[in-house]
Amino acid sequence: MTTGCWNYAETIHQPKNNMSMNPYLKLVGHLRIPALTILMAAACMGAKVEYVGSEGVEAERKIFSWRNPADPKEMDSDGDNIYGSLGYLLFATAADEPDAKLQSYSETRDPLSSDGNSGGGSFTTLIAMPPSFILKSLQQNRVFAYNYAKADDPQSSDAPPIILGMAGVANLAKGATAEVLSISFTEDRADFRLGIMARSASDADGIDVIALAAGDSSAEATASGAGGKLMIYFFDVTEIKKDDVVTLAIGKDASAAGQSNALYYGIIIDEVSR
Ligand SMILES: [Ca+2]
Repeated sequence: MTTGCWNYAETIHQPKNNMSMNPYLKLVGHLRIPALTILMAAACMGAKVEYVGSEGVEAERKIFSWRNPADPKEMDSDGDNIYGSLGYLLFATAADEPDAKLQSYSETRDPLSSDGNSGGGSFTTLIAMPPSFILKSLQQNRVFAYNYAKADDPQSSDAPPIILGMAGVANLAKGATAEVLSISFTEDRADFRLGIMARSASDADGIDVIALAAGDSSAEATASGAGGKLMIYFFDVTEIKKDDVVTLAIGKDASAAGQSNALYYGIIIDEVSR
C-alpha cells in the first residue's frame, strides 16, 4: 500500500462528528461497509498504463526530426510539437562521422552509464529526465552501434544530427520477453506519455513485443514497420503515486527471423495535457 493509499484511507475514516462539514464524507457515511472497502481497494492499485498508438518516422539513415517543431508530430501529448519535452533517454549515441568503427560497436555494460568507447569511436548515452524519475536497468546489459538511424541532437538545435545506438539483451530466445528497464517515482506525478523508440524484428536488432506494466495494470504493443524504420510506441502513464514502478519489457515472437538481439533505441516522455 503506497503513501497515497494511506492518505486516502485516513480521509474517509475521519470522525463522524466532522461529516456535516464535508459533503463527500457525508456521502460516504451512507455507504455500506463492503462498498467502502471496494472504494479503498480501487484507490490503491497504483499507476495505470495504456497503449495509445504508434508513429513511424524516417527510414534508416534519414534524420529523425523529433526536436524540430516545424515538423508535425501527431502523438505529441503536450502540444509543443517537440518529442521528449519532459525528458529523454538515448543509448550509445555517436557523432555522425564517417568512421568504420561505428559500424560494429558492441559492449557489455549498464546501458544507463554515460560513456563507452571502442578504440576511436565514442558512444554516449544521453539522459535528461525529471529528478523525480528514477531509471534502473533490469536485464538490459548490452549497447550496440551498427549504422542505425540518425536523429536530431537534443542537446542543441544548432548541432549536427547524431547516430542513435541501441540497448537491450543479446541472444534473447525467440518467443521470450525480457524486462529491460524500470522507472520509479520519488513523488506523486502528473500524467505523462512514454514513447519507446524501436524497430521491428523484421530487421536486425529489432523487436516484436513492447510491453509496459505498473502494479496491476499492463499494456502491450506489437512492433511493425520494416526496412530499418524507426517507430515510436506511445503509452500513457496516469495516476502515478510516490514509489510506483513502471516496467518495460521487450521481446521476440517465436517466429521471428534473423538474429536474436532484442534492442531498442531509447525512450521519450511528454506531459499529457488535459
Ligand atoms: Ca512535446
